[in-house]
Amino acid sequence: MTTLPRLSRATLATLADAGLDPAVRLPASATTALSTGIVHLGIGAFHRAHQAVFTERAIEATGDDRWGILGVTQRSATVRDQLLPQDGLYGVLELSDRGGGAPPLELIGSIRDVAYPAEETARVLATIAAPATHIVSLTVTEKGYRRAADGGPDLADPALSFDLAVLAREIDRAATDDDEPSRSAVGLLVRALARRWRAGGDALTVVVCDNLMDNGPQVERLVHALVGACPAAGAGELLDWIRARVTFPATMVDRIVPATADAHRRAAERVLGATDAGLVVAEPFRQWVIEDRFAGPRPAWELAGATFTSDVAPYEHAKLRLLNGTHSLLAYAGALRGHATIAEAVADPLLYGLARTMLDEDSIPSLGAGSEIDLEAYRDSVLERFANAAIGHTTVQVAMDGSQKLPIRLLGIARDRLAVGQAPEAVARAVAAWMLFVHAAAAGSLEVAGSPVGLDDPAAQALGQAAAGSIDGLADRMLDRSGVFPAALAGDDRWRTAVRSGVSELSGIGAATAR
Ligand code: CS2
Repeated sequence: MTTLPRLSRATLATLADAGLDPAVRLPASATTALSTGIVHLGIGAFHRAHQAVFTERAIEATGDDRWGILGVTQRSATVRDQLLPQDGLYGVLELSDRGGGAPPLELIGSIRDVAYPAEETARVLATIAAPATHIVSLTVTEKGYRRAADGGPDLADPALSFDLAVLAREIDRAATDDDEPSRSAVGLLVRALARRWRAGGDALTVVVCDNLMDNGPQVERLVHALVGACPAAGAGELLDWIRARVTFPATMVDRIVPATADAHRRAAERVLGATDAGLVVAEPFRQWVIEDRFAGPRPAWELAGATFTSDVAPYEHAKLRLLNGTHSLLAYAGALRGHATIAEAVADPLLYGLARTMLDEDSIPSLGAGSEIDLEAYRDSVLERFANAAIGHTTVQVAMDGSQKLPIRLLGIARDRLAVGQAPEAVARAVAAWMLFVHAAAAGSLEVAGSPVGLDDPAAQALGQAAAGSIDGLADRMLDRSGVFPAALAGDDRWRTAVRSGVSELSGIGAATAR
C-alpha cells in the first residue's frame, strides 16, 4: 500500500504538476504572500467552512494580499497541529446527495497561521494590536460569550472575573508583557482591544459570526459593559476609544457543517491524492449577510457571494427562527425517536409534521407580515437542506447546549405569538421535546443508534436537577427551575398549559422506534 503525502504547499505544487482531479478547486491564494489582516477567535470547523472560504474567494477575485487569517484555537492545540504542518492549507469537502461523481473538494489557503493562546497569548495580543490587522472575527458558540440571563456579562462566572482582573492590569499598564492566558473568549477580546488602544488605537472591526440574536450589537453592549465593570483607572478612556473606533456589525452566517468523519477523510484522499488532517465537510449552500458598518478596510467578501446591507435583522430573525429553531426541534424529537441524523429525523413523517406545523403556525407568523424575505420559499429550502442525507449531521451535535440555544431560537417565537394573543402550541411542542430529551439524557436512559447519550450543556447540572423526577410535572419543574425561561414567559399560563400538553403529547414518541 502506498503512503500518501500530506497536504502542504510543496505537495500541492507536485500534485498540480502531475494533474489534479477536476473535482479539486485550487486556492488562488496559495501562491500569494499574504499579510495578516484578520484574527479569528475560535477556528473550528464552521469558520474553516464559512468565513475562511469567503476570504479565500475574495482574495482570488481581487488579488488583495492584506487578508491572511491568524486563527486562534481556544480549547486545544489540535487545529494548530492539523494546519501548521500543512502551511495552513486544508480542504472543504462538499456533501450532496444529488448526482454522482467525486464530491467537490475546495482547497483553502486564506488561513496563514494558527495560535493556541494557552501557549502564546502575547503573540495573539500583539497581532490584534498591529496596525495591519483590521478585523477580529469570532465563532466561539453561544456559550463563549458568558452572558447572564439578561444578556449582560455574567460577572459571577469565575473565568470572566479572572479575565476582568487581567483586563485591569492591561489597562493600567501594570504588566505590559502579561502572557497569562485569558480564560474566556470574550475576556481575550476585551483585553486585546485594550492592547490595541494602548498601541496607538487604530480603528478595528469586530465581526461576530455566532448564532446570537442581533449578534454584533449584542457583543458590542457586552464588551462595553465589561469594560464599564472594570475597576482600572483608565477604563473610561478605553471605553471612549472603543465607542469611537471599534464597530461590531451584525451578521447572519449560514452553512451546515457537521463533524468530519474518517469516511470523509478517505473520500477526500481519493480525490486529492494526499492526506489532509485539517479537512472539514459542509453542505453546498453557504450564505453570509453582513451589516455594512466597518471601521476600516475589509476583504471584498461581496465578490465571494456575501451580501452587505444596512439591516441584517430580517435575515437573522428568519434564519434563527426558521432554520435553527426547526433544527433544534428535529434534534431533540429526533434523538428521542432514536434517529442518528437530522436527515433521518426530517424523513420521519411524524417529525416532518411537527416541523411543518411549527414553521407554518408559529415560526413564520412570529416574523410578522411584510418581511422582505419570501418566508415560504425559505422554509422549503431549509427543509430541503435538512433532508440532504449525504451530510450525516447528527441530532446529538445539534442538541448540544440547548440551554443557550433555546432562548435565541424558540422562546422569542413563543413570546411574539403570545403578544398577539395566540397560544403557541407548536413551538411549545419543540420546547417539550427539549425537556423530554434533557429528562432522558440526564437520567442516562437515552440511547441513539445504539450509543448512550448524555447531557452536553454548560448548565447540565441545573438542568439535570430540574428534570429529575417523573414526567408528570416535568414541564412545571423545567419552567420554574431550569433557569432557561424568562419570568414573563414562565409566568404566562397560556404558555405553561401549552408546554404541559406538549410534554404529555410527546412523552410516548420514543416508543415508536424503540429498538
Ligand atoms: C445548528 C447550527 O448545531 C446547531 O445548533 O443548528 O450549527 C446550524 O447547522 C448552522 O447554524 C447552519 O448555519
